[in-house]
Amino acid sequence: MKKFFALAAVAAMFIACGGEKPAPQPQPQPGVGDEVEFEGAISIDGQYADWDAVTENIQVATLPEGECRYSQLKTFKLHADENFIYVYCEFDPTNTLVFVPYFDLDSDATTGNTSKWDGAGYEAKAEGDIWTWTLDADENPVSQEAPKAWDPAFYEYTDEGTIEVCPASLGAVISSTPAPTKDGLYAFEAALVREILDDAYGLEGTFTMGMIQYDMDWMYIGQLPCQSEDARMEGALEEMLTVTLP
Ligand SMILES: [Ca+2]
Repeated sequence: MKKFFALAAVAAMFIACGGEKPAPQPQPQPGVGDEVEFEGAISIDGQYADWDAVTENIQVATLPEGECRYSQLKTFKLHADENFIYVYCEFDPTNTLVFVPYFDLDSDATTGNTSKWDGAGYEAKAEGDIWTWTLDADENPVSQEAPKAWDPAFYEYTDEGTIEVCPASLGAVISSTPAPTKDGLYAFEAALVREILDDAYGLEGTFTMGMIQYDMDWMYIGQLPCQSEDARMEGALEEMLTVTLP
């Protein structure tokens, strides 16, 4: 059995418990070069050249020309195969703390939370640190330290509030540690385990996804897809990227 299926089975047991979830137990985290075998076009190994060779079922958002509200996230790519949803982000890491993907689970821009993109409505998100910080005695961030592998917890917005549907460290995400690319930028790649997200969100067919980069004060510093301020003033919408599940 491949390791990710073993991890997925562990997480599925927790998720299947519904409202009676036990406290999450730490699970061994796959690292770059670990036992997980990727049979598709992308491997989560901290080497990004394989993304350039993907020509089918790939979605790419880049920072548009002109003034943008948040400019530190430069490139956001998505790809999916039978086992994983793959994510690639290239970004200016200055003051970075967290990356948060948002999911429009019903591919309906008029439903869900509509506060972050013009013309996108999302029902779920995941939150995970991508950089470590030194904290003071009150746990306020003091200085930016080192990149770390992304291990987000997954949430869904409901009428009762924001519900955690998959804690971090259950093996739902396999991520590389951000590494320098060019011109002071860093990038990381990650694979979201479909078996776990299918249980958490009931994913099927297509859904849409966007990414926001936050700083240590949880202020937005990057967002893709996005439109330039000039385009937004003219009414251009910011549709999120469409993931098509094979
Ligand atoms: Ca929606």
